[in-house]
Amino acid sequence: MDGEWHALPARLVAEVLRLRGWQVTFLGASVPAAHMVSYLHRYDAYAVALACALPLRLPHAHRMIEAYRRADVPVVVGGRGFGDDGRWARRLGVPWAPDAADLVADERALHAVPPARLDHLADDEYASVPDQLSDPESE
Ligand code: B12
Repeated sequence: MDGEWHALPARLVAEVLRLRGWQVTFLGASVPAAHMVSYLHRYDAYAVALACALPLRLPHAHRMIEAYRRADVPVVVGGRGFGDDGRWARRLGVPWAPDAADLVADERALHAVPPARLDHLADDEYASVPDQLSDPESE
């Protein structure tokens, strides 16, 4: 996810999926949403798995999830940032899995999710909160 340096959890999930026979492209940490959308237009991805370790980054997660939806690519999320039980993923209306094994066990979830009703969060002020918190120089 954009602004997220915790690559190891996502890497582990990618490797487990690969061991289970999936063809996985691991894109690494902190991939900007625009780069990801352009990647999705170039390659025929079955789904995107998005990892978030920091709850502070959830506004960015929301924006990225909506961008993938607009690109018509199913998205599933995981990681501590979404809450131990995935409660913030539910709030964003996106399927969550505690680990890679559960992800492949409930593949149907990818196709049964309506968009989140969070239009009131779409303004720039909301998205700039985590940026300002992580950058003490900004006002
Ligand atoms: C290593 C580490 C780092 C490394 C990451 C290196 C790397 N290449 O990955 C570095 C030094 C970069 C780092 C930086 C920071 N970190 Co850090 N970090 C950790 C640490 C110690 C381990 C994370 C880890 O790899 N865990 C092991 C993985 C395997 O476990 P997991 O995350 O739970 O993942 C499992 C599941 O959640 C799930 N899963 C995870 N992702 C996904 C995705 C999908 C799609 C699915 C299905 C499942 C899934 O599957 C995994 C395997 O079972 C944790 C503490 C901890 N003990 O976890 C803190 C921690 C995550 N970091 C923390 C913090 C605060 C930071 C910093 C903000 C510190 C700072 N002030 O700079 C920065 C943020 C940088 C950024 N912008 O991202 C906090 C987050 C707290 C919070 N609630 O916000 C933690 C919890 C430490 C703490 N207790 O305070 N960190």
